Amino acid sequence: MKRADRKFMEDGIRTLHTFNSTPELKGNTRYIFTDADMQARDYLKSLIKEAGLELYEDGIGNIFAVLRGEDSKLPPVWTGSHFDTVINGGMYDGVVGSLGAIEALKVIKDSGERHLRDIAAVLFTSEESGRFGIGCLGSHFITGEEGFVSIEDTKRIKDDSGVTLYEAMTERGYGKDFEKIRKKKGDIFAFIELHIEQGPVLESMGIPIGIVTGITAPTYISVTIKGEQRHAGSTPMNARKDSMCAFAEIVLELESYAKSLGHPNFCATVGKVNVSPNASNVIAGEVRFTIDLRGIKSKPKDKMAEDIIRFFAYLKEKRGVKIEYHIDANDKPMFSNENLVELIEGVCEDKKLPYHKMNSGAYHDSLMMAKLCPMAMIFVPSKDGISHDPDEYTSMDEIMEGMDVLCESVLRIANRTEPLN
Ligand code: HGY
Ligand code: MN
Ligand code: MN
Repeated sequence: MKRADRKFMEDGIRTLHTFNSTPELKGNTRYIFTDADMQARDYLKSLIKEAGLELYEDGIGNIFAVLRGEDSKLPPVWTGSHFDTVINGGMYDGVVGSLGAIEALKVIKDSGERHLRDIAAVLFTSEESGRFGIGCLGSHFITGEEGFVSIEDTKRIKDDSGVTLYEAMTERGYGKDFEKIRKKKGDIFAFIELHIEQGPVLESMGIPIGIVTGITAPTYISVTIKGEQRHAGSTPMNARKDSMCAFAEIVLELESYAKSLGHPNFCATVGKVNVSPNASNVIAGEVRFTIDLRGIKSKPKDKMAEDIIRFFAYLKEKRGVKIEYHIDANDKPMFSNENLVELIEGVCEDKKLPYHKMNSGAYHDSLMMAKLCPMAMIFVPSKDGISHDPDEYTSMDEIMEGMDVLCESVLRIANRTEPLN
């Protein structure tokens, strides 16, 4: 089978980077259903059409390219990733696996390789939580678990300016045949995603390929602390209900709690905060913020959430503030299918590419897909472990090695008849 087209990948990464809502920043911002996102969609759809692949989009904007196999009645193989970004993010997160999926179908098609099963490249909409505060929106609705089933559910999901997902998607012409988005177990044979590692492990080991065995899952909690807005000079220190100080205690409590677990796949982050009225000489009356918890095991992750909610109760007593919270998402960690891991190991051995089996600290659409079908991920290194930052970087040589493994793995899976258990 011929190698992936390096120029296609390089041009694609560069071109997608131009579809950016924050050109004034060093990094890239591409939130769901913004102009930058719609330009990226048009570009990706043009690549799919040029490749002569079947093209369709579902009701929430997941984009599909299909390469027919010899028996379209068999459950297909899906490969793909996302094409949205965090605010001021990098050029590679999601993009490598999205372009890589299109290119993998082209390589298999142009090489004239026999394959039993249909193969679909899936470009998921809104994997990042940037706009609506919940990650993996497109793949959540494909798996269709509670809260992500009907079009009604899109009316409860709002962005910071109060625009609902329903309004944002219907304004762009989506929302049709919404019930067709959902897939059930058995509909898809396997899902495989190529992605940058977003951490330092592969680079520190000098190994070009990661094979993911487990994916940490997020719990998202949005919190509002209500104190008393007062004068910063005439209010004595012992007469305050300062929501900013309560916020500070929560942030430090989260940090020390997660550190005490002493495991790289258990993390707690407060990355987004709004203070009101946000004035230097006014005691903050209200602080709104999000908590992002991660865990590779559900029990300790759920206990972290319970314990921090217990801490809120303690602070209400201690500081006389009100604390309201809502658990916006509480996903379960998922593990790769062992047969798929073995298959990818075999590809790496055949191609004499050293590999390392590892967990993913980041979540991915693969986390959702694993609820529907056997899943596995292929990682390529991230320079200095940097991601969700303009300095995110993976070399084209490393991306091409990842493509070698992806293309051969997808082809072998598409010709597999034994079940993946
Ligand atoms: O936040 C994550 O783990 C992913 O990059 N969206
Ligand atoms: Mn990301
Ligand atoms: Mn990603």
